[in-house]
Amino acid sequence: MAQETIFSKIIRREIPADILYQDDLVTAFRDINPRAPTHILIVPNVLIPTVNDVEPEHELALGRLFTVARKLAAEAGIAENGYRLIMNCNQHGGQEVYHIHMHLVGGKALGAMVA
Ligand code: D5M
Repeated sequence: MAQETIFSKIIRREIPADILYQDDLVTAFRDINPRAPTHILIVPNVLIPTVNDVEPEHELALGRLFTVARKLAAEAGIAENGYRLIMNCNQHGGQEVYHIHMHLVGGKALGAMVA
């Protein structure tokens, strides 16, 4: 059984977060340490520790990450100029929280890769 992270508590609304969207499959909230004017994390409600743990049964929730990213980017007014979607995996990928999450980052020109 995978170890829960702080993200499970956010999803269950047991600790505060700036939640922008939630449905039966995913939750989106503002990153506590924003690296750009818009920095939102979109996470599956089910605990999947890393991309290495993704199974076919997760495809619906993981697909939802993209439709919610698209919606939130439009709402943030960054769709036309563009933005970056990032998923970090394990140590070399710079993953800090072991509950997979999509970073939606934008609101400025990002230049080279950032995470
Ligand atoms: O990114 C993990 C991200 O999670 C990092 O940008 C900080 C963010 N974080 C950590 N704790 C919180 C809480 N409590 N609220 C909001 N955002 C949080 P990674 O891809 O794992 O390096």
